[in-house]
Amino acid sequence: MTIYPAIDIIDGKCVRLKMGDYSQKTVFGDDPIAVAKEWERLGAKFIHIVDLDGARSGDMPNFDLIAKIAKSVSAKIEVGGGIRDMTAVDRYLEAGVRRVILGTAALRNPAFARAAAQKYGERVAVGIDAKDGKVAVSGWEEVSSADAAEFAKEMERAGVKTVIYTDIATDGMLGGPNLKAMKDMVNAVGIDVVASGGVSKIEDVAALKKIGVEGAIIGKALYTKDIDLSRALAEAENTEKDVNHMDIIKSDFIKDLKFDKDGLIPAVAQDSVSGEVLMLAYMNADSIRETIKTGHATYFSRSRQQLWEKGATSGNFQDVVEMYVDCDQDAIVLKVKQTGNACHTNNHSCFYRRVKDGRLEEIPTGTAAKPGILYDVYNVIVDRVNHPKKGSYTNYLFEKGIDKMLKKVGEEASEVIIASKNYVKSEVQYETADLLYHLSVVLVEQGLTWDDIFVELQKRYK
Ligand code: AMZ
Repeated sequence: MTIYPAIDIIDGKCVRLKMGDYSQKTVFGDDPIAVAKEWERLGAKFIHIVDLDGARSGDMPNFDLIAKIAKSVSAKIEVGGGIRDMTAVDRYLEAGVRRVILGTAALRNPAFARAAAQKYGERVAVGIDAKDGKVAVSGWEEVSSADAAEFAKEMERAGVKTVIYTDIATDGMLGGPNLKAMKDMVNAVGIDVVASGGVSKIEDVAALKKIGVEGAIIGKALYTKDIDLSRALAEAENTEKDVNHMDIIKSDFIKDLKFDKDGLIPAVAQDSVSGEVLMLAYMNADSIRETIKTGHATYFSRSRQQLWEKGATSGNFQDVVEMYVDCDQDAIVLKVKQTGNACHTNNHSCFYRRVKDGRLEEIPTGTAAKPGILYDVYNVIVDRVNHPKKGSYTNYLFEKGIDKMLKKVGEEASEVIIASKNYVKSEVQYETADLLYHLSVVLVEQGLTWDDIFVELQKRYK
């Protein structure tokens, strides 16, 4: 999936609006060229630029600046805002812009969008900006009666290869994308859909990727530093195939399962990393097939009497890593990579109530994620290396180098030895945690991950 960092321009400056409202403007920088260079330095391959003055006025007051940006970076540039006729399209594309975005003009004059798409193919995209499903134009100050999905289909028929779909209500609000609207759009058309609006955390990128959009535009969250662009790019590019064991499962096994009288079988979802039990749900034969086909846990909802892809509305998808069938063939275990929380109560696991001394008590879930915390610590160390922080002990270790790190590992190991010899459990616990942190530092320094270590351990486990 492509990540498009966004640069919106008003009066030559880099700004962000809330829900496209020109009166709710924050200026994030005086130099959009410097911003584009920074996005490129962090790895962006495609940058999304909007001339907001142009979108409102219908001409291109920031053309020279945008042409200059296109010349200053080797990342591809797409531009929207004020492109209303073929001359405008020609000018931008000749200036080195990779793709133009038509908004107002495409809605008002579909024949023009068709002609532009015929002339320039994939170098023309249509921006569909929706308020309650209806297309907004002219800087979003006018809402038409056109239905967003219908208009997208019309543009597909006209030969347009990409629609950039913005949900105005979420744009600039940092509240997460409208996954349902995006999914509906992906389902409505066969061409590429780029999602825009509300992306505010790394999990949003993962959730959008699962929906099948070609790309995601990220704006405000980059400027507020809620999202680190390099991490978003890594998340988007991560093509790791999660369903690696599925191939060996023959669909025949389904007919041997013991479904209950309603055709259902209980399925327990377990976190594939921490081993934490996340939830219990029910599957029928179709949902098992769907799970195998898509790699996303899909259950059968007993209340709604229909297939239910976990995460379809909440974004809390479950990528299935492995599936197990029990000895009596009447229960299933799915080992999953859980995005966000599994439970609708916002607890990580549905089993957040423990019976203690005959009574129920609530316990924080997710904290039992044993190796999970090692990944978290490891990721913080990597983050410190990439973005040094003043006063950071981790950065201090990296400045001193490997000898200092190894000295610390030796010291912490000795502390574990002493604490264990003294049989003081709390100290063994404390010193072992110190040792694991310092080992994590050494792993980062050596270019190894905890996964490498776990794979090695797994080999020895008989
Ligand atoms: O934020 C806004 N008010 C806004 C915005 N981001 N208004 C328009 N636009 C963008 C559209 C599209 O990329 O998302 O301008 C482009 C469309 O411009 P035009 O001039 O073709 O309608």
